[in-house]
Amino acid sequence: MVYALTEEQEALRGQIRQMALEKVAPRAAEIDREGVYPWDMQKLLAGNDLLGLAIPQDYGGSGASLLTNCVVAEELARTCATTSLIFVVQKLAAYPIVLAGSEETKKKYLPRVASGECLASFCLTERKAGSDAGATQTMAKAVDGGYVLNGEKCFITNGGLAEVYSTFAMTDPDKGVRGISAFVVEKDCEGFSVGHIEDKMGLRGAQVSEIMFEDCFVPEENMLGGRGEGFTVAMKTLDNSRPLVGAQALGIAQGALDVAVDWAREREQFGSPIGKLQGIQFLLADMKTQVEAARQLVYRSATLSDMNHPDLSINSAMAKLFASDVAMKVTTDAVQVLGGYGYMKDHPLERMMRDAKVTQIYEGTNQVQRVVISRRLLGKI
Ligand code: COS
Repeated sequence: MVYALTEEQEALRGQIRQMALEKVAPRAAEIDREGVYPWDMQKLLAGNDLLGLAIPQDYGGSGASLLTNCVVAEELARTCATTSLIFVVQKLAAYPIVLAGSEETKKKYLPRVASGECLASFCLTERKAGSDAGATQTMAKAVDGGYVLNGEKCFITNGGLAEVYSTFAMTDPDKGVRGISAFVVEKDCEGFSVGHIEDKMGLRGAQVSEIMFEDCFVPEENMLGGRGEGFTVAMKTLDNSRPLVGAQALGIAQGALDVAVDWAREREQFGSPIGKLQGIQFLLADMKTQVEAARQLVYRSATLSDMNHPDLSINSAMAKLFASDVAMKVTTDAVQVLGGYGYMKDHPLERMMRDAKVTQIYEGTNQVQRVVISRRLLGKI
C-alpha cells in the first residue's frame, strides 16, 4: 500500500512549521521550565482551527484525515512536545464521542471541543489498571435515569483543566472486559473531583492528574455505545490515536536531528567542523535513516486508519512502537553529538530527550504494543 502527501498536506506542513518557528519555539524552553499548562499555546491552536481538525464537519470540525493530523502533530512536536500534546489529546478524547456517541451527544459536546472552547480528556487508566486496561475498578451502578460512578483514575492528561471526560467504568463486573462501559462525564458533575497533580520528567507543560468519582451521577444519554461496549470503544480509540503519538515521537526525533545537523556544521574541533569527522557523520546518517523509517510507518498507519482498514491495529502499534523508540534513540544520540553542550539546559536537546521518554509509555507501553503486534501476527494458538 502506497500513500503520498497531497499538495494541500505539504502546504499545511509549511504553514504549521512557520507558525511553530515564530510562535511556539520561543516559548518551548519556558513552558518546560515553568511546568504550567500553556493556555497561550492552546489559544494559538484553537485560533488556527487546529483543535477540531480531526472532528467531523457536521460537528464543527474540519473532518481532516488522520494523515493530515499526523503531519500537524509532527510539526508541532518538532519544536515543542507539550504543544503537540494539546493537539493530540483533544483528538484522543473526542474520538470515543465521534465513534460511539449518539447524535445528541455529538451535537452537545463536539462543537465546543472542536473550537477549543473546552478541553477534553481521555479517562481510562487507574492505579491497578494501567497496561491491563480491562481490570478497571471504577464502578458505574445503574440507577433511575443513568449511572452513578465511584472510583479513581490516574495519569489523566488535561485532568482538572478539561470540561469533558471520555470515561471508562465497570457496569457489569461479572462480564470482565465485556462489562466495561464508556461515558461522557462533565467536570461540573456533582461527585467529580481532581486529586494529585503529577510532577513529571518531561512534557512539563501538560497537566496530568488523578480524577475521583464519588457518587457521581451521569445521565443515561451520556453512555457512549451500548452497555458493555466500553472496552471496544477504548481499544478502537487507541488504534486510531497511536499513529498520532507516533507522529509526535517522529516530530521530537526530527527536531533533535535538526539541532544535531546544525551543530555538526558549525561546531569546530581539531581545526574544522565536527561534521567532517566520520564518527559524527555515521551517527547523523543512522539518525536520519531511523527518522525516515519511522515516518513511513507512521504515515502508513494513519492512511490505514483513514481507509478503515482491518490491519489498522497491528500497524498503529508498530508505528507507535518504532517511532517512539526512534525518538528516544535519536534524541540520546543528538545529545551525544553536542557533547557537554547537549547535556545543558541552554540547548533544547535535554528537554527533547526527556519529552521523548513518555512516548514509549503512554497510549500503551511499548511492551503492550508488542503484545498487540504478536497477537495479530500469531492469531489464536
Ligand atoms: N479493537 C476492537 N476490539 C478489540 C481490540 C481492538 N483493537 N483489542 C481487543 N479487542 C476486543 C477483543 O476482540 C476481545 O473481545 P472478545 O472478548 O469478544 O473476544 C476483548 O476486546 C478483549 O481483548 P483482549 O483479550 O485482547 O484483552 P486483554 O485484556 O488481553 O488486553 C491489551 C489487551 C493489553 C492490548 C489492552 O488491555 C491494552 O491495550 N492495554 C493498554 C492500555 C493503554 O494503552 N493504556 C493507555 C491509556 S491512554 S494514556
